[in-house]
Amino acid sequence: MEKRRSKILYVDHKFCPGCGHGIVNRLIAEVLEEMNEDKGAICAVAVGCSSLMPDTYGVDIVQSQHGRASAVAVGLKRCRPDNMIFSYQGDGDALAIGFSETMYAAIRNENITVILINNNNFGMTGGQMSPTTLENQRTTTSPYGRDVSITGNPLDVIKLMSTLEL
Ligand SMILES: Cc1ncc(C[n+]2csc(CCOP(=O)(O)OP(=O)(O)O)c2C)c(N)n1
Repeated sequence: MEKRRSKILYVDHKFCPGCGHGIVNRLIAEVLEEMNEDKGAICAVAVGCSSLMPDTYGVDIVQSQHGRASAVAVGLKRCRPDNMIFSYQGDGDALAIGFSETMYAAIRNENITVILINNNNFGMTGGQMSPTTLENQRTTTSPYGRDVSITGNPLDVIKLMSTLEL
C-alpha cells in the first residue's frame, strides 16, 4: 500500500540526493500532522542547507540570519504563545555562530523546539570543520583530520545542556 504523502510537503525537496535533510523534513511534516499542528506551527530556519526548506514546505517559516534561528523562534513564541514554534538549524548555525543564541534559549528554558541537523560540518559552504566535527575527521579545513590538541574536543551540546538547572 502506498503511504499517503504529507500535505505539508507539496513539492519535492531541493536538498542534494542522499542528504538526510529531506528525510528529516518528511518526518517533521508527519509528526506535525499527527499532532494536528500542521496549520498553526511556525518555523524559524537558519542559514545553510536548512534555508532550502521554505521553498517546499507548507507551514509558515521565517528566514533568520546565520545563527539566529533560535532567537527568532523565541520572538515568535512570545508573540504567538499558543502556536507550536520550532527552529530548524545546522550544527554550524546552531553551535558555532549561533552558540550563544542556542545556549541562552536553553538556559532560559524557552518553550520552543530546536531541531538541530548535525552533519558534523558546514555543509552548504563546502564541508568545513564545525564544532561537532569528530576527532580525526577530514574536512576541507582539516584535510589531515581534526587534531583535537589544536582545536579542542568536539562539542557535545546535549551533555552541556544536561548540566543546566532549570
Ligand atoms: C553571517 C554569515 N556568515 C557566514 C555565512 C556563510 N555560510 C552560509 S551557509 C554556511 C554553512 C552552514 O552550515 P550548517 O549550519 O552546519 O548547515 P548545513 O549547511 O551543514 O546544513 C555558512 C558559513 C553567511 N551566510 N552569513
